Amino acid sequence: MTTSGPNDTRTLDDSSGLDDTRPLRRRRLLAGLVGIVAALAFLAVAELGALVLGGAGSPLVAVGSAVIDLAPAGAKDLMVALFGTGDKVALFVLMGVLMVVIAAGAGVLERRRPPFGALVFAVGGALSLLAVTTRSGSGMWDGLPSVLGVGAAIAVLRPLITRLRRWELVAATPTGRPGDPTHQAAIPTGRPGDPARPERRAFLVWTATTAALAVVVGTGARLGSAAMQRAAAVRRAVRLPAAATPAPAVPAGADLDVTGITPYVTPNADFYRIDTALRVPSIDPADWSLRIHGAVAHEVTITWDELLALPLEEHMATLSCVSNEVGGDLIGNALWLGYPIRDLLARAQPKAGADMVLSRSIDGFTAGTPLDVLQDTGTQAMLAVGMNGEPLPAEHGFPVRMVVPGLFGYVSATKWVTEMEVTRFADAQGYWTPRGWSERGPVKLESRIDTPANGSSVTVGDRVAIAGVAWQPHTGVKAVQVKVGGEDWQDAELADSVSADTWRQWVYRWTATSGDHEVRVRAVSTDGQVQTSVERPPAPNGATGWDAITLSAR
Ligand SMILES: Nc1nc2c(c(=O)[nH]1)N[C@H]1C(S)=C(S)[C@@H](COP(=O)(O)O)O[C@H]1N2
Ligand SMILES: [Mo]
Repeated sequence: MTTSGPNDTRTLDDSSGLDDTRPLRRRRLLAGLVGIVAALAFLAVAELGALVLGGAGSPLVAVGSAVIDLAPAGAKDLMVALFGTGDKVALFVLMGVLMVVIAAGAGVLERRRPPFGALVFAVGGALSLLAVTTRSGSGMWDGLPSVLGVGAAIAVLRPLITRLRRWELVAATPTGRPGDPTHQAAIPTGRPGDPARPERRAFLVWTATTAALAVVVGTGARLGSAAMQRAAAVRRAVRLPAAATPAPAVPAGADLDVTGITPYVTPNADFYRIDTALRVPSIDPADWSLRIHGAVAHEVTITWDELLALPLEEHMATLSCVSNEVGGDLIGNALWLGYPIRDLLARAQPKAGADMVLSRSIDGFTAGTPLDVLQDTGTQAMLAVGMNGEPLPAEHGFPVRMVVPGLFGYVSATKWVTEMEVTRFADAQGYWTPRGWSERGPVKLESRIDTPANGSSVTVGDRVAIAGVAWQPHTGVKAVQVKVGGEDWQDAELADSVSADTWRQWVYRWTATSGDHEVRVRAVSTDGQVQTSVERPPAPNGATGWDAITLSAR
């Protein structure tokens, strides 16, 4: 490399020739580009965060709304006059242009006077945080995407600018002025043999890769959030009909007055969720239908409107997961609104020899349910649309799922159900059967201690409420017994329930005696079966054993 030549720029404002000004312009351009890539990183990470947090917290949406709210009436009128119904698109384009300009400026600034470029991003992020958190209905976590976004932007901006400067420095070294890369650096063409070439390559590769990643992630996340919000709006617009056959009122005595006990009815927000879906399926009820086919005389297809026009029934039932450990919380009790599956099967008329219904979710999950259970007039097997007085939450199967009292979820409770194939256990398997779980899964007789917590200390002589829930849906629980240390089994007080299909609360009021005690619980079913003490793991068809806690009284 020579000490003078086309790339040896001597002054910043030298405009005597194209070759002399090009490096300065190019440096500005590249620093500006880095700023824009950092802004893309901000948007990508913020949008991804917003998606993970459930679609709220998007800075793009929040800042746009804030601008609309804050804009003076004249500006709004002007926008509408200029762009008509495209005013919102125009606003986003305007915001985009503004953001590109500011981000590019921040890049240039960061190259000249670090960390002021990063500071511009921090201020932008703070404004975004303000816009997000002051939106009506915003929650505690909605500001997180903005914060993470700023972190990402700065984490992109600073190292890329450093790389750019390193490139400039190497390029400038042969000119004999290595000390001030921001001032006199020249950017060579990057021909082979050029010492600045690896630095140039590294800078360009990092910048391009970051930009591409940000665009892909950001676009994907934004589209995902938009789809989720559309789905949520569709669900909010659903009006379920009143039940033709309402459930009996919950007796006042179903909930015992004991702190720490599980409520008789599980609120939707607290209901356990188990499924194989990485992304909750989003189904517009208008597009939903259920097809009953296979070994049937008549194939039946029913749409959402047709389903809602049928006389719906309400039924309370406790649903539990086969994976629940003894003492575990993969169980909940809810009021379901739906239509009896037996009546739909009656229309299809299953053929002789069939003994299983393979229900299929829109995401491919399947469950194999005994046909006779679904046809039994004494079992309220439902095609459910409502849960505790509202449409099924998305994660619990919106718009339609199955609920079969007495069977574990994996063999019966298909969410987002779109298909029922009448078949035989000999010919088909549900999702979990080839994965080591039993073909059939009746719920086992179980009981759980909710309170006191394991390892609690109590005072000798105190009355201690030992309480929890016990269940064997469809069969029902008729007694619960508690054993403290070496004492005999004692009958607990049982709460009311609406039917054998739900769990029951129980409480045993124990007067604390000195020492460490192990407390055990067992249930007795309405058919006289006593809950087994034999400890089995959840696989292949449900855990067994007695729940236990230790209490120490001093
Ligand atoms: N589509 C679909 N439905 C499904 C599952 C699933 O993975 N996918 N899991 C089942 C299992 S194992 C259980 S225990 C219940 C849980 O229902 P919940 O999430 O509403 O509590 O859903 C059942 N229905
Ligand atoms: Mo489950």
